[in-house]
Amino acid sequence: MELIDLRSDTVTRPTPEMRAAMAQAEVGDDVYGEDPTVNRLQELAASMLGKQAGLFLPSGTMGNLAAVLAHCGRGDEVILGNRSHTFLYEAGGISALGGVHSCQLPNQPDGSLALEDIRAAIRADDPHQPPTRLLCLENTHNRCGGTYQAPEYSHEAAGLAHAHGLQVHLDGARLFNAAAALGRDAAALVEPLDSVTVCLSKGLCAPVGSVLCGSKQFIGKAHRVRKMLGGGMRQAGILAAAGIVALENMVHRLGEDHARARRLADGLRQVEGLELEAGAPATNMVFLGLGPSIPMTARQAAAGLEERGVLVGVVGGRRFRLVTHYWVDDAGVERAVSAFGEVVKG
Ligand code: TLP
Repeated sequence: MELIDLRSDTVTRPTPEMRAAMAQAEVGDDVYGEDPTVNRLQELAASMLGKQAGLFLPSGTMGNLAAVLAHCGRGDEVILGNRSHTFLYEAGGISALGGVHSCQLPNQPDGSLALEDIRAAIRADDPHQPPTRLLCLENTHNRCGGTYQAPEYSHEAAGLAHAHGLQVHLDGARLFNAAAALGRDAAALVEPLDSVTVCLSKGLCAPVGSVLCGSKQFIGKAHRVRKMLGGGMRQAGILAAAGIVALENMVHRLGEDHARARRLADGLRQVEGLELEAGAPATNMVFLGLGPSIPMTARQAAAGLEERGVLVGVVGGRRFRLVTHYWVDDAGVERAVSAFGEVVKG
């Protein structure tokens, strides 16, 4: 039985075109800056995001960490969301490895941070307080439901941050999903921001990697931090080749995943006892819960779904996250809906 894996878009395997590009990739030692394929990927990502330079890293986590460490020194403070990936799911790296203090603000339903909250959180120049150096945003916002923020918000938030001498970093792991949902160029979403991490290994299907983009000077700093973190890779062109296919050929199709997420949500809404938020999912994520009429935990339900070949993410005692991606087709969506129907009937 073929598995329908809705746990995350990180489970995506490389496409045949990626595997062919990987096999043929020209490579060199990237620590010497001599891997032509890595260089090409970095230039491509930077140009798609309207930034001067890019840096290939093994993961989104390292991309965000390298960005925070390049922007901040020990004892500096970063403002971020209390539901942000960097705060919740990056093993506390900014504090443990960078000595960077964090100020967590409540994420709004669309994943943004309220401008008045940001304003109030920026510290005064006072020796009792850590200097506020950086604002971190996330778009799309994972734990807020795959929601997105429009370019106008980036402009307002960055305007406020810059007026107080802060830099702005975006965790844009799924930035191209936000761009697809908004029908805008990714570059327009990040134009006022100082740095951005995009992931190649989520909905874009590359097996490994993220690119951090920003000014030449900033990327120079981040390059040193990447080496310090052990992220200097050698013949990484093998991986970057798949990343180039991801950026050139996979970005344009993300809308299909969003349409399937809507279909999935519509189908699940018909299953009695399941609780979905009103309105369509914003991008490729569907969050749902078990209503009081269903006498089982999310783990028990997930086990029943797995027996039927459907894998889902459990994100709470009675809550799930389902993520659509390239390897989930229309039949997969239907199978997931009917498997839920069978499992919750008991
Ligand atoms: N997110 C993963 C898990 O870690 C939760 C997922 O399944 O969604 N930023 C955002 C917004 C992310 O969602 C993720 C991965 C990352 C950064 C980290 O990327 P990697 O896994 O490449 O370190």
